[in-house]
Amino acid sequence: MIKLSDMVRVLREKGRVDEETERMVLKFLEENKKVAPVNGAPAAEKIGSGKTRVSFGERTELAKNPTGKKLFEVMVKKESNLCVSADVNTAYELLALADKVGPEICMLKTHVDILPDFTPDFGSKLRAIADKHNFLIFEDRKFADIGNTVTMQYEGGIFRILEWADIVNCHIISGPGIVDGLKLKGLPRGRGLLLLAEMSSAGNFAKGDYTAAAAKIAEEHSDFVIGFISVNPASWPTGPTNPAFIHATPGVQLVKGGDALGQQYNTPTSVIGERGSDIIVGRGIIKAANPVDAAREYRAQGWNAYLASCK
Ligand code: 5BU
Repeated sequence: MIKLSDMVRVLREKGRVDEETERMVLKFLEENKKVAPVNGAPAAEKIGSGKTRVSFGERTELAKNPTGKKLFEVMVKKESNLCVSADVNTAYELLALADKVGPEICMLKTHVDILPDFTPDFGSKLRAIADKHNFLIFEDRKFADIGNTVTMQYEGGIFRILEWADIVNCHIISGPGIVDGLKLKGLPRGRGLLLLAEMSSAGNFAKGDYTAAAAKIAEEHSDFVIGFISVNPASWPTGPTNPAFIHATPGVQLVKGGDALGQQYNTPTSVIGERGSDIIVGRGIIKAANPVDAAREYRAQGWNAYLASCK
């Protein structure tokens, strides 16, 4: 809203801070013009100051995992960094929504365990729609158990997630063994994994050393880990992540705010342009009167913010 340098000048003029404080603030700002880097180059140089961020096209070549590579390719081809959260009430609605918004998105995010009418052919039906519209399927399962248990949760049970989801995600609370477990099943199928390095909800504990640990685990498993769920990757204590990794950020709406249960929203422009993420993830689209029009709006804002940060 107002630059700190302007604010300190006004406060000085009004006699609310002394000359020494003004001088110290201006000195601090001058010395800290270069801020934490994002995805391969210093953020201050990438975002809004004339130098480019590493483009999705270039990052296609850097990704080691086939699904990570495909995701970058789809984004470039469709000019979309939009992932719709399909948090609808039934599988029937989900499949209809996927077919409608499919042309606008690079990825569809599911919570398969909320669908009361789930049937074993759900996965193949969704896969067919994903292939038709060229998007990836991300099951937001948030695995959290020990390695051995997650192998069974990933492959088995009613949902057989491994069969149809290109991408799943996991917490790292249980340590790197969870990645070993999921990789055992996912890597031979060419699947990819996102690590929950940060979360969007108020008061969550995924920050600081925890986020840094996620970045380290990702590096150690870059054949399977394709990136992160993150909120503010431009400010990570570890500095920039390898540009082969993708950042996806939930809690995105056209207007900043929150919901009644702790969710916190940022705008597409802020998430991509300022916070250094790559993909916007949102439920706002499904709540709109016309989800296709809403998807187009989110897509345009997300992609324009990406293009602007490449200039
Ligand atoms: P919303 O429209 O951004 O509130 O939808 C958020 C979706 O992303 C919803 O499916 C959540 O389960 C999911 N989510 C999230 O909101 N925050 C997180 O940190 C993670 C996932 Br991880």
